[in-house]
Amino acid sequence: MSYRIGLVGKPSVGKSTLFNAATMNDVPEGAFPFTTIDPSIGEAYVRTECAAPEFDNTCEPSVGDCKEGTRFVPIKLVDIAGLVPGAHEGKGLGNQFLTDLNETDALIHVVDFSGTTDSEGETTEGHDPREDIDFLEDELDAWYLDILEKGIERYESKQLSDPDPEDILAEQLSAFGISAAEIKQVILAEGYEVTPTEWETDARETLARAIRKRTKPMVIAANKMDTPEAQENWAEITTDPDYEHLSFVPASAHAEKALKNADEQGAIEYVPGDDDFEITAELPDEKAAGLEQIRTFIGEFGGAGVQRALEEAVFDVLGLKAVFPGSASGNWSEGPFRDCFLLPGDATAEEFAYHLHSDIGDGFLHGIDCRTDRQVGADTVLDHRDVVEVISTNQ
Ligand SMILES: Nc1nc2c(ncn2[C@@H]2O[C@H](COP(=O)(O)OP(=O)(O)OP(=O)(O)O)[C@@H](O)[C@H]2O)c(=O)[nH]1
Ligand SMILES: [Mg+2]
Repeated sequence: MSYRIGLVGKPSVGKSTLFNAATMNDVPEGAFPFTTIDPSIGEAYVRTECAAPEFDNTCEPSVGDCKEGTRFVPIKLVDIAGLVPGAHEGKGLGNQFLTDLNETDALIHVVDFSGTTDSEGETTEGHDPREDIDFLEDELDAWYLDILEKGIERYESKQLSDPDPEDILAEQLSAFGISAAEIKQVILAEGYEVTPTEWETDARETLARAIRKRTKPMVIAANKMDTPEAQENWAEITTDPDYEHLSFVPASAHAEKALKNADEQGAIEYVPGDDDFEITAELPDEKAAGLEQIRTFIGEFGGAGVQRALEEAVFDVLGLKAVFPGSASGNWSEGPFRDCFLLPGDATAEEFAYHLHSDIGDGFLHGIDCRTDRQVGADTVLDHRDVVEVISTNQ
């Protein structure tokens, strides 16, 4: 299974531009609202330091790529239609986007930090990006609350048969991929009893928000940071105590796209996400000057931000780790370091075996940590970038 990251935000913030930059697709971009209607899914990559050099080896990735010791591990990125205030009541493109969101594991909220688009995505000046940050969370919460309320109603109507409330709520909220046990955990963690009929409005709103945060963790990509207005807003918003709980990544989808295009054309050598690049061809003055401007920008902000936003979503927010199937003897049946898999942060050696193949999991004997040559047991929780050979009766 591939993890899916959704790009969300109001219209005209640059979701499709960021999607194209990350996936090298060519979906329509435009300076008018609702350029995107149907969602697009593409392959993007997260960076991980390749393990092969530590073993004096060269990797042969079966999917993704490896550039100068940086492994690019595939994930799915989903470009979703813009959403406007009131979407959960059908405004703008209405509920369609909410259905598209269901399929995602985490979100990147793309915010136009330049303040040159209003809350509907129309051109303006001096719009405060904080409004957009608030509205998106509120809109998602309102949507979750609607569904939670439906679950509570169902529970009320079924009370005679005395079902567990969390089971009924889990059924109603199933599209969000949350189990009854997790719902119960959220309720107790917020300090409530598992008695939906007694929850006042406050409790319902708090729970809807808590469930939303758990099932749709989010990173904010502060986009259009190549503009002076965005840089001013950045300085103000990232020091605003009301917003310090959020994770912001400064980004320029334009810069990332320009660099990748120039790399494809052979004009530069650029490893996606890096904070510098090398010019490798004779270029017209104008193009060279444009690239130098981008160089200054990525130098200042530590990269164009597209890669970083994806990686924060995958590694920090979802808490995934990358694990390499290894060979303790150094005899590779199919080529060295072909694969690198993303697994949940708490995945054990046995779960890794099951991830490789259910038969390998069924016959699991033990793992070998290829760096230390030590055995690892079924319940050992693996670390990020572990290199593990699985020994199984079914190989
Ligand atoms: N300056 C600047 N402009 C950008 C950047 N990214 C996107 N834009 C511009 O913002 C406008 C909207 O871009 P889109 O990618 O179509 O925005 P969207 O969020 O997909 O919009 P909808 O599909 O309508 O929801 C376009 O004119 C882009 O060129 C960026 O990094 N910097
Ligand atoms: Mg779009």
